[in-house]
Amino acid sequence: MITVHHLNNSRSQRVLWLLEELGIEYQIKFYERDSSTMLAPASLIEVHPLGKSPVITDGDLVVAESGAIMEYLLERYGQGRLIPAAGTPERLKYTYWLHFAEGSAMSPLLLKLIFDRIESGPMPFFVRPIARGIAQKVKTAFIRPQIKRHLDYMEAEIAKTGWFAGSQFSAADIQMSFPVEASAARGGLDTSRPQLMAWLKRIHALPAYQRALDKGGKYELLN
Ligand SMILES: N[C@@H](CCC(=O)N[C@@H](CS)C(=O)NCC(=O)O)C(=O)O
Repeated sequence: MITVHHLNNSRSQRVLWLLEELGIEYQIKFYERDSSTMLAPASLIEVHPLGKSPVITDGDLVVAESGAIMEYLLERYGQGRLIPAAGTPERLKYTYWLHFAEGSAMSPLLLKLIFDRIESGPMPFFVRPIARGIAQKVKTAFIRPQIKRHLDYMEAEIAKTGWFAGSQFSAADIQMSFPVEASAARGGLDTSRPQLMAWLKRIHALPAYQRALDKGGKYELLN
């Protein structure tokens, strides 16, 4: 039996969604973030040394890292579903977006989260103007332009076929959901990019997405 070690408000929501799409039996073990640090509890380290989510266990196997989990589940249980045929241009796009999600899209979003926290977090009053100044400079000079470039690119790509890997919904769309949702929640994605907003609306309406939400519990990236 597959167990998804599921952290609230996290990337493991994608794994639940994939499992729902594939119709595989699984169970969820729930973990709660620390409310002040937002870090995962130490009990996740007992499952995998990095103590991050998602991680799944399947019998004796432990698989971490969202992209690797996607590939494992599709190869073992997918029977060719949700993945374009090998050797096609769509397959290359699929591979590209599967990696882009964590390899490129998430980096400036994570930096923004960290620098937002530095800006607004508690600190001695005499350090505050300096810390805020540095945070604002990094955000203006690097983080916002990078996020904008990514969003412009994704908007143009999704406009071509409506899905990330060609004209069919695929697991690349599942993998891309987290950075696009994070962009809408805190990265400046709004109705000025109608193609990405319409894509978000389409994925959120999928029955398997909705089932995964019901099972995973509160997912604040949607608020
Ligand atoms: N690239 C990894 C990132 C894993 C990751 O950072 N997960 C976050 C949740 S979205 C986490 O576990 N954060 C809590 C912590 O680091 O303690 C993946 O896609 O699996």
